[in-house]
Amino acid sequence: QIRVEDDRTGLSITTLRSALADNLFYIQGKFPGTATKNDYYMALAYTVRDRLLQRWLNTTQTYRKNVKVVCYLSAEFLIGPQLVNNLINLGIYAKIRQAVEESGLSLQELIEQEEEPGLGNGGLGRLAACYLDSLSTLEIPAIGYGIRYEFGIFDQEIRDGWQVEITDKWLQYGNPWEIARPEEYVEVKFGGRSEHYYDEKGNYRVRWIPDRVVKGVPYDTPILGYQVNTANTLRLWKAEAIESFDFQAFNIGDYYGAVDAKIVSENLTKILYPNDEVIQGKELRLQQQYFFVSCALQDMIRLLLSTEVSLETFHQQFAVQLNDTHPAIGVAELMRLLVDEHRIDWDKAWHITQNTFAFTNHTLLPEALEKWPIELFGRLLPRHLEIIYEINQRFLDRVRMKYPRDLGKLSRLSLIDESGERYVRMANLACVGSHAINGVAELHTELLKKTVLKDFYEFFPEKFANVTNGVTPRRWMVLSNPRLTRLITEKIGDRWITHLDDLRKLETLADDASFRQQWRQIKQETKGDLAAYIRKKLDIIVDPKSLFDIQVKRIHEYKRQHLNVLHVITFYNRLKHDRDLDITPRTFIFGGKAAPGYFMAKLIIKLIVSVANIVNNDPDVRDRMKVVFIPDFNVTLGQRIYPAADLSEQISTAGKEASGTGNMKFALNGALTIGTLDGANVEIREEVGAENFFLFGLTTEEVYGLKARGYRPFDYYNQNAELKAVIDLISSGFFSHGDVDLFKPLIDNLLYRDDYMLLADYQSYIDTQEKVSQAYRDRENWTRMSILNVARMGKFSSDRSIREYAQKIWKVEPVPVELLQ
Ligand code: 26W
Repeated sequence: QIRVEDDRTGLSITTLRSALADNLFYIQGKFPGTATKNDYYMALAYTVRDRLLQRWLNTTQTYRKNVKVVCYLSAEFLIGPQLVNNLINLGIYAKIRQAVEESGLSLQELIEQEEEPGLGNGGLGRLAACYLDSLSTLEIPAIGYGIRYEFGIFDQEIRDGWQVEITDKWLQYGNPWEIARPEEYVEVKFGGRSEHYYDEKGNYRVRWIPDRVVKGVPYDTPILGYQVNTANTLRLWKAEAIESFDFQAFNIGDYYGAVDAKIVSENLTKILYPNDEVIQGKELRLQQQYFFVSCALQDMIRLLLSTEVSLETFHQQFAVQLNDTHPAIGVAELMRLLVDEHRIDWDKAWHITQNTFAFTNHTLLPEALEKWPIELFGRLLPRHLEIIYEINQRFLDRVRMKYPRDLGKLSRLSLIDESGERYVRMANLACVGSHAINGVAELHTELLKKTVLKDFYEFFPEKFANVTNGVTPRRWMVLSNPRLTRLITEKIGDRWITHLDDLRKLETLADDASFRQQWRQIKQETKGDLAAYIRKKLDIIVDPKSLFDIQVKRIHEYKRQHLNVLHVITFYNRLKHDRDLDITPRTFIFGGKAAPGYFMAKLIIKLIVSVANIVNNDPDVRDRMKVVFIPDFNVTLGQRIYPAADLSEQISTAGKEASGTGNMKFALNGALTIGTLDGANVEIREEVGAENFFLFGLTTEEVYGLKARGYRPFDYYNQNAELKAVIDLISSGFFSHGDVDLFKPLIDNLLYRDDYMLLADYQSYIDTQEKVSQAYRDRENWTRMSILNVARMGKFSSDRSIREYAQKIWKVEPVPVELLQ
């Protein structure tokens, strides 16, 4: 049999070129002469997508026979650009590059056309994306369920030093990576009332009579694993109006009313809420959460029932992970679907529910713990409120049994907060409705057990476990740092890409001077690339030979970007006071978005940019320091920035950062860390060795102790001349054209409240920064430390995290996919 390579699957250069031309004509509808770069990008994306489809369809086919599937429920999936990742995972990067170049195009230019799907805020959404990559790479059957926001996280511009938010129109030129499945829609109800009745057999039943129904339409994106056939699905739901509903209005002549209803329905999935760590309590947000969770659970039930398996085995077929409390309403929704709609009795349904769900907590900040006013909740989800009351009553009966007469316990464990206005507590619902609860770093899990979830830990100790976060080495090394990838692979082979512990083999090379030379050379070139980007975008010239000191993450007081600024100004003052000071030249780089309503975070950005403007234009210090705020930090920019760092700033107040994952991306790319004993920093330091990590600051215990004794930040200011000089310089209007009021809210906060204890940690931070400067002068030893950091990062692969979830929580096994069709 002669097989001719087909334009949709063939991998020879000739076929790839012909496929590209074909897609340009038949999909974009363009001749080469009139095609834009975006047309070529789309043609290329479809060329790659065609090559994914065979794997994807075979994967779906394989999962039809009775395999346990992980369902990762997350309000956010920050997957980043897809083209290069798919090329790498398919193993066709080099071929595609050749085919594109032989067609007279630049692959780099086409890659830059891609608009990243910004369907997340930060850590939690990006973690979900790394986990999907690892699930596929480990060949574990999985579906990611979430929301297809029409507008993702806003684009950030900086005007006059202030953040300005621009709508993220990521879908405006089309999304070649998704496939809509309109025929697989589901219906989601809202509002109305519940009706209690006896069915034909005389059984007591409840049905929900909603006052509104919305259609959920799934859009699927294939998530291909690295060099395997497994391509799992990310299924995101879009809200649409139900025709029959508005037709009624239309028929009685209310055309505008009908259109209104359509708009209201479609608003549901219009926009991602841009806040992280602070709840807003907006009704639309609860609607979004319920909407996607109901879609997901209905989808799972349909999948199950399509295979002739009994619904009573639901928990054996699906392991559902709740990514924080955002999807926790799933506990009540699954109960409703099983009891009301599928007539399973309560106890059996509860057994299924508890054995289905597992819950990950991502934050200890009290202001991030979700709770919904009973009134709002009951208005939107009347039946769910009844179910929650029922769950609560049964649960509190058990609590009373265990702790007779302990009213404090009862009120703290209750699913309902009754201390003032009444609320539904989503974390409590998640804990009661799950069989496993985990934090995201060792310290974080311990703190959960001692603080916010203490009573739950005492009641259900067996449910608690830790799973330390991880990041995918495919995106965060192979894709973003090709030079280092090549060097490492040359030396130790390429097994490390899927077995990150293999990086250990680099340890002995740390003593090899010529290897160190190559390592330094690569860092230098990568820094040169970032310097070129900064020059082009911001017209700021930075010296790639200076120490690149980088802090990129969401702007938040607990993450303490302003502590970093206090160091920048200290550094500046030292230079100003002694112009001949032999200082280690530094480039201070910042990036990150502030929640639009978070005034203090926006003021911190304004401060960074204001300091940058003074410092970068001061002839006294030029060449020895530069300050840069890179606007619009996102996944695409992260890929440029992490590999170019010498120093990674992980400086949150101890006990506040659940894990951090940027810390891992930096260290994996050879940056050394300056950090507190917080989140996963603790474990990173444990792995890389204390001598290869710049530790500073109070411990969590010390933070709690100082708070309890009464913390007086003003005393630190008074007693530290250098700190006082820094604060006074900001207050004097030096960075604000003489405006003494501009930064007053920030300064007053530091002097009189300082919830995050910047002033208490200031001196320790400054001293440690000085050690960094000294260490950087010994380039050979710095390089040694950099190599050792990378060599010892094996633990922080998301493959390791996913293996732990699979074994400890989900009880799932790999199911390899064969290409049968
Ligand atoms: C309801 C408002 C809201 C929205 C998002 C509250 C909280 C969140 C997230 C939990 C914020 C978040 O992204 N947390 C981060 O999760 C990462 C992944 O586990 C951790 O590495 C970070 O430390 C944690 O801040």
